[in-house]
Amino acid sequence: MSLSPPFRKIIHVDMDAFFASVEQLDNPSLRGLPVAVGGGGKRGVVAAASYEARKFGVRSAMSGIMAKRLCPDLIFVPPRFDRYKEISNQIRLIFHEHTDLVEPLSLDEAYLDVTQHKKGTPSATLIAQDIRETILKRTGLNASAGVSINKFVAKIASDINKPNGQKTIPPEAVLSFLETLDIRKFFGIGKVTADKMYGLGIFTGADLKKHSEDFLIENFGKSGRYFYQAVRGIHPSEVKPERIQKSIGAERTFSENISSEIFLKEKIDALAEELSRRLKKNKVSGKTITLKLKYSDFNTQTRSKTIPYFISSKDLILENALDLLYQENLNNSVRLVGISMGKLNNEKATPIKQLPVSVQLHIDF
Ligand code: DCP
Ligand code: CA
Ligand code: CA
Repeated sequence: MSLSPPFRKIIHVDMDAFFASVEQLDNPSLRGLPVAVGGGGKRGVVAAASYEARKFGVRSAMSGIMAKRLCPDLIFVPPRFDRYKEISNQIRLIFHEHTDLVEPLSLDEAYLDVTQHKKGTPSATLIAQDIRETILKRTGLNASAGVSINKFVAKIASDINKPNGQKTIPPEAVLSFLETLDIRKFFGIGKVTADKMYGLGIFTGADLKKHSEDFLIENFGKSGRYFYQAVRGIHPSEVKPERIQKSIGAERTFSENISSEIFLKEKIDALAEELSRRLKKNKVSGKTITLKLKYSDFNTQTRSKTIPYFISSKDLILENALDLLYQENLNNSVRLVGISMGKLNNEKATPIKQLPVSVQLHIDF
């Protein structure tokens, strides 16, 4: 039996030893050394371990004390989440250059559906290669990737040649790959389920496949159906894209209408402060400022300007928002004022180039 087309092309990308690699990137004296992020103090827990530390058996979620025992020279570094978030944003921008179907699973990993590729590259393997090279070039960090027909197989595949590697399981190889797979690799199989499976003589995908759907549901409830399908290469879960935010804003409605620009100026000052805080929290800045005025007669007016550089500071937002305010006289008294920032530096225009169909059919995965 084999799977039949059409197939989706799914890539799972995951950064290598993410937090630890970032620390080694930013502090060259840590490179080549066993590093643990977190784990300091009496009750600390290791969040990430560099590959040098893993040789000693140091792992995520291990107590710092245990880690130090395994690796006496281990260097503990406190985490810097803002920095990890910043890099996470950078890699997401790279993903979006290839497809808008990007589903982030955490700061350091995402699924991409590249069945329809923005740049028209037919081979998902080459796209994954390109993404990893771009990540390295722009961030200085290594990523690994898995490529296959669904999220489940792509995710398992991304671990196979980690670190700094990738693996493609093409459609014709999916079923045999799943048959040889250790059942612990199936999502949702923790220690309890695994022990139960072992008790039933199920150790690999092939063992799992011998059982009927009813049998699996009887023993594992709803997950039984999932196991039954997954081992047959059926995992229809779509890549659910996060929305890229197009603008960020702040606004106020007043209990009493305001007819003087002097009072409005005060309100806009507070809004500029709030908007700046939100932009910084999201680690973005923008070029287009919009002032929105809703009048007491419920007419709404918006005034916009685009400046040639990205801003996020309160002072610059305020300066530009006030420019917009003084641009024209008020039509009426104002019941709501808002300012928002658009053209954020989290968007990137990408030209769509389509390759001839014959080429697309030639290299499939
Ligand atoms: N993390 C954490 N606590 C955990 C597991 C992970 O804080 N229990 C953080 C630190 C990791 C990051 O999330 O660097 C990504 O987790 P991964 O599971 O992807 O592990 P790594 O990226 O560290 O290593 P690998 O190369 O195996 O992907
Ligand atoms: Ca990772
Ligand atoms: Ca991860």
